[in-house]
Amino acid sequence: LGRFTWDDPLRLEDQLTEDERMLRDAAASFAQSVLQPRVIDAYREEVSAPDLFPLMGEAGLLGATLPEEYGGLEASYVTYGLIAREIERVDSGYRSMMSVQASLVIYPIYAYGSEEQRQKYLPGLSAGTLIGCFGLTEPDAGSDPAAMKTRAEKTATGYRLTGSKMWISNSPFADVFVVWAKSEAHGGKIRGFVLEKGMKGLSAPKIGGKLSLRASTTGEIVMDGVDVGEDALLPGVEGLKGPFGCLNRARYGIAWGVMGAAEFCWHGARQYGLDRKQFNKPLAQTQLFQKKLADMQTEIALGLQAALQVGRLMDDARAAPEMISLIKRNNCGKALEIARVARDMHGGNGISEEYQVMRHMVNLETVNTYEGTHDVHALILGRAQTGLQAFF
Ligand code: TGC
Ligand code: FAD
Repeated sequence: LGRFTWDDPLRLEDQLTEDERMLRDAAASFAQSVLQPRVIDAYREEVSAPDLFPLMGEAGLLGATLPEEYGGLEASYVTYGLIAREIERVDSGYRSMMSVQASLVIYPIYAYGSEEQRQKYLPGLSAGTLIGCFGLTEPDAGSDPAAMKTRAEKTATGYRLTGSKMWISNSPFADVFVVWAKSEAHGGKIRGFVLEKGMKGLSAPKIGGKLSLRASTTGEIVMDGVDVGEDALLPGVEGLKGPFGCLNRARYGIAWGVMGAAEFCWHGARQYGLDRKQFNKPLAQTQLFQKKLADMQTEIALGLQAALQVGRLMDDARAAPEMISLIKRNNCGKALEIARVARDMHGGNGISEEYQVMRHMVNLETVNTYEGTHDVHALILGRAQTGLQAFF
């Protein structure tokens, strides 16, 4: 008979390669030694943390899947997922900083960029000496990015970009802006452009008043007639499949990441139940408490297996976007529910920053919304199984 390990019930560990375990352990050690000690204050004070990027870069967390010639580790997508899980075990905001840089800035420059663009940006982005952001969402175009208003007009030497982007992670301190715009010169098709901090007409004001993801900085991108050269255009892709190609990778990483946040909440609730006595016995000795722990254990074990399977398929170039919608939607929804229940299981202490479950809970509200809301992914899956699109 096999052994049962309560915190790895389906033996995920045995399904990883030695390299994957080694890079996962390095990410876990970085997350616990560098991120965990600062997160409670950072969240409360809404601290901007550009200084974390070079530290993440040095730890190999930003360019994990990128070829070595551009400063990457050439690791598997499973490794990328394992890194996201370890960072989000500490905070979804820190994972956000990392996944925007890796999947939404490094990836499009690598996949759609010219060799000059790759050489210019990728080594700095993977080292974290350059910080990137990704501008797709606009004030009037969130779930429906095809409705974007940002446009690129042709000029004698390149393009002039006009428009504004909303809810952009990292933008207030970004050096490199991957921005999507409708390009007149390309029949109104969506094209990607790489803008740089300091360009005339480009600004990125911070969005204040967030009650979620406070350890990650979010801003706008305002483009008031920003002139760029021809060399700012990403030559390798046109249409919405450009930004969606990046989102596939980021959404996949999120499916792993949220399981890290959920595991933190589950482990915290279990320990709290073992330590705290009411009615002369540990809370963990009550049937209701144990049922909640069993539900958490089950959903996390299944969510991790699903993420691993999609990761293996990604590494084999056989993952379909709908698979990613399935795991992004389900893992985010389950993690949010687990965090809410863990908050409740901590009683009054559950609302205190010290116990950290409520911070995870409020963060996961954002994660359930960005990169395609829970319901938008349901519509993607609904379309894939009925052939009928229900978006409009
Ligand atoms: P639709 O007609 O479905 O597709 C238009 C074109 O795009 C292609 N495509 C994809 N390609 C690759 N991967 C995917 N996942 C793709 N999905 C679609 C499609 O093949 C087609 O190509 P072509 O060549 O035929 O033109 O487009 P639609 O307008 O009907 O889309 C509907 C919908 C709802 C699926 C889509 O717009 C959607 O997913 N909306 C959600 C928007 C979203 O996810 N935004 C994320 C913004 S970035 C962000 O949140 C970062 S937070 C990061 C952090 O801090 O961690
Ligand atoms: P809406 O699209 O207006 O949706 C509102 C509600 O309506 C949701 O419940 C949605 O599910 C529902 N809904 C929408 N359409 C339908 C439909 N057809 N049928 C049924 N229900 C529907 N974007 C970027 O480009 N880059 C970033 O770096 C980035 N970072 C972010 C960071 C944070 C902290 C946040 C909060 C958001 C970020 N986003 C980013 C934006 C994010 O992707 C959008 O918020 C998300 O796609 C949803 O768009 P929306 O906010 O406009 O909501």
